[in-house]
Amino acid sequence: MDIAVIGLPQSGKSTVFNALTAGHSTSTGAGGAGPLQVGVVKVIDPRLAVLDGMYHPKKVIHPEIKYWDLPPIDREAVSANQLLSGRQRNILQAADALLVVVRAFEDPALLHPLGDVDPARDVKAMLDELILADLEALERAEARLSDGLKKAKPAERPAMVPQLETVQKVKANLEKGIPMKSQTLTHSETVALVDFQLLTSKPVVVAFNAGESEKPPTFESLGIANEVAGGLGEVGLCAKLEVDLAMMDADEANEFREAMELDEPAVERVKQVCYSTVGLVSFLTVGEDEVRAWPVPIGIEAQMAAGTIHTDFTRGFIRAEVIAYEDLVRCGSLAQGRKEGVLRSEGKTYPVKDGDVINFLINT
Ligand SMILES: Nc1nc2c(ncn2[C@@H]2O[C@H](COP(=O)(O)OP(=O)(O)OP(=O)(O)O)[C@@H](O)[C@H]2O)c(=O)[nH]1
Ligand SMILES: [Mg+2]
Repeated sequence: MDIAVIGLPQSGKSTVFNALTAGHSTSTGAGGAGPLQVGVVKVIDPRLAVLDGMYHPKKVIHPEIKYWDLPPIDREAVSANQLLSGRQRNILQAADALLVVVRAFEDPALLHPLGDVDPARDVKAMLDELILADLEALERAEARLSDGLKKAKPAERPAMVPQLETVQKVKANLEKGIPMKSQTLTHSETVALVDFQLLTSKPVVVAFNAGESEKPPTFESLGIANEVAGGLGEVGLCAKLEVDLAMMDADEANEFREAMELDEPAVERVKQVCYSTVGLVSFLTVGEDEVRAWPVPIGIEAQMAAGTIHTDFTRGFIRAEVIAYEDLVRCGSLAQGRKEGVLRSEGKTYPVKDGDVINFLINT
């Protein structure tokens, strides 16, 4: 899963990024304005340790999150009517979710680009920026599509009209302030928009970055209305402190956390909020070669889930042998699970659940 860290200038994006990826990041600065950092973090699934003990596989493969820290927006390098540079846009478009860092720490020495520290205003400002970025993309698309339509042969036109109409419909809704993910779209309209990878179609998690001695705000404490907050994930942290803690060894960090009555590490909480906001669950596979957790969208059907292992598996899907993780651990083996009747055979449309241990039967 790719998560882009975004936010107003000097809101603490890089600090949050460092807290989340301490020791796991690399800079990919080549050919752009400012360094672009990417950090890969394993999402430790504790169930895999148990399965490791049962199967002794050659490999144990945990899922990964890739966090992207973008360089500050250089307004001068970006043309006047463009909010994002091409490179930033590419990374944001490819992201599976956006982590919006909002400054909630007071520091008289550090100017806020909008004047004062006001997290509620900044949440709104960032959501508006996403809408503006999408409007910008759709305006260009509209111009290109209408131009193409004018030049097209009469026979070609009917196929081109629906996409233009969809672009215009979504654009009109964005102008009313409705993000794409809250718009009512038909399946074919959604498909027509896939190529644009609109930012307002992506899950958003707001990370309130508070000072060391402050309690992070929440949507509720800020009085942010449900119609704005609905569908957004939220997490509060003190990024500066978390960076320091992430640098310590585990025991020392735990002592500090207890002494300061801190929650579990931000790395964990951010991961959980991102998973639930995106709507991810994990199914598991076991065997002598590897035990592995596979994150998939909640509600995905077995045939599509098979495709996450190998794209050919979707086409060749025959059926899925499924056992719940707890049942497998209790039974001790798939064979025993079968005997007890808790290992089931499921078809193409079976909705995969978190913790399902699955063996796909594939026609190759
Ligand atoms: N007092 C205080 N300062 C913080 C906190 N978090 C970040 N900062 C400071 O805020 C400044 C900006 O932090 P960065 O993490 O670089 O912010 P950024 O959003 O990446 O900045 P740009 O990439 O330049 O837009 C730095 O001087 C940080 O030390 C905090 O919780 N408390
Ligand atoms: Mg930065």
